[in-house]
Amino acid sequence: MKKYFQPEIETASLEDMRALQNEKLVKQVKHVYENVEYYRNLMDEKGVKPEDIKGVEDLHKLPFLTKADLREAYPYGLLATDLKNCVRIQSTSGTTGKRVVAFYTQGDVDLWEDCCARAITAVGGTNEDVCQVAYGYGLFTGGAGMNGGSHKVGCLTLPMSSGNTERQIQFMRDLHATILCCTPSYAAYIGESIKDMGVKPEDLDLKAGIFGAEPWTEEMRRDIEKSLGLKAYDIYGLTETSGPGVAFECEAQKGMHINEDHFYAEIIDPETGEVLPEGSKGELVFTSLDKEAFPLLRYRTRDICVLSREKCSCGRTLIKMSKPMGRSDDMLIIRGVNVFPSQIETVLIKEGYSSNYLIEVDRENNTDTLDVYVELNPEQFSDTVKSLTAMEKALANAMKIMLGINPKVHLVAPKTITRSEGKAVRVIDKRKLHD
Ligand code: DLL
Repeated sequence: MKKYFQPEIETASLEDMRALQNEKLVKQVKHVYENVEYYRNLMDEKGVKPEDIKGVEDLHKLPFLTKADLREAYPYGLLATDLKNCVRIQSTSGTTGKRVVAFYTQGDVDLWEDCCARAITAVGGTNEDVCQVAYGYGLFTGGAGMNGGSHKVGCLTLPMSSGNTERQIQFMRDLHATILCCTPSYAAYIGESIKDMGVKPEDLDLKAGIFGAEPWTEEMRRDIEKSLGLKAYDIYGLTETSGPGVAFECEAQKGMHINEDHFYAEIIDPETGEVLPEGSKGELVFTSLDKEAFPLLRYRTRDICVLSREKCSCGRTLIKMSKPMGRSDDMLIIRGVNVFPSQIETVLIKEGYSSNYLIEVDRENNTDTLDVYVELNPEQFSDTVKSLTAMEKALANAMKIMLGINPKVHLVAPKTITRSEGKAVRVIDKRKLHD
């Protein structure tokens, strides 16, 4: 059985990997400087020229790029090639208004799909497998990325997208799916539904699951493995750099191997921006090494994690990242959708409510719940119960349009939400997603 999808890269010596990264980085920086005015200005402000970057050792000289930059440059400001060379866009989940829009040339799609193919091969996937892709298809990168990776491996691909769970299970059974790709919360939900339908894990042919796009615990991993009768693997990625497959778990399951021939990783102190030594906990920063349409130099992911070059029993030499342990901003991932508290606040103000609110996120039966408690102004409070219910509904609707997911809105009496004496605590996340 093929153990690696691209063995020469996945098991390269550190020396060879460095040489490759250095060579690619020099070209990538030049490409960005010559073609992206936005980043050229950032480099000029810092007084760095492409010639100053001779290899990854010099990366620290380059300015960071943040999500705010991506929003400011929306939609074409970071595009590094002519639009006619692009074949695809994908976009981040959740945010309406100025979403992050990423562009891909055919070459970019290819390298992204290679990364996903490495992840599928790492869980034992071959051309004898049936790979059920139950990540969302569309602008979200999950479906498209894993679909492409599955093709490259030669699996029979079931492009199910998410939802329609009964049909998922029927196809899974009838077409003998062996690999399932979806978010961990959807995997858990499929597990429960199987039970409700009277199907046993032994009735299925699943052997592996590739789950990511949101934080999940070891406990959840064990539950999913039991309910679906498979081995569950983690996968990491973000739209800005490509999508799923930036890093993936192997059979050792001690961190995720980063596809560092395409994405160079650094860990920085989120407060000072200083680069931290290997093994330190900090914010993950990625530099793409060979992207054509949407290259990003020193992109701050806001994900907090640790890098390790410890030898891996799987034989891969690619550096590993830990599971993300949290974020250095306030972004929440609810049912796979990225949600910022500021979006909720924007809706409240627009709809004429006070900005005294509390967001409560929890997980019931492996599904995220989002409750928003909003304080009424005294004049709103005199309204009847009937009209309050209608107001709650209308507000929930407005939030659904903004966030892309359905919250439960609770209008509460004036002055009932605890005031803070320091920083306001707006979010209570009860999910305990990080070990
Ligand atoms: O979630 C891409 C993806 C799709 C990854 C399918 C894996 C599988 P975005 O919607 O842009 O892209 O969200 C990216 O999700 O910065 C992390 O905070 C979080 N995230 C992604 N994978 C994991 C994971 C896709 N395995 C943001 N564990 C990232 C924890 C994850 N968090």
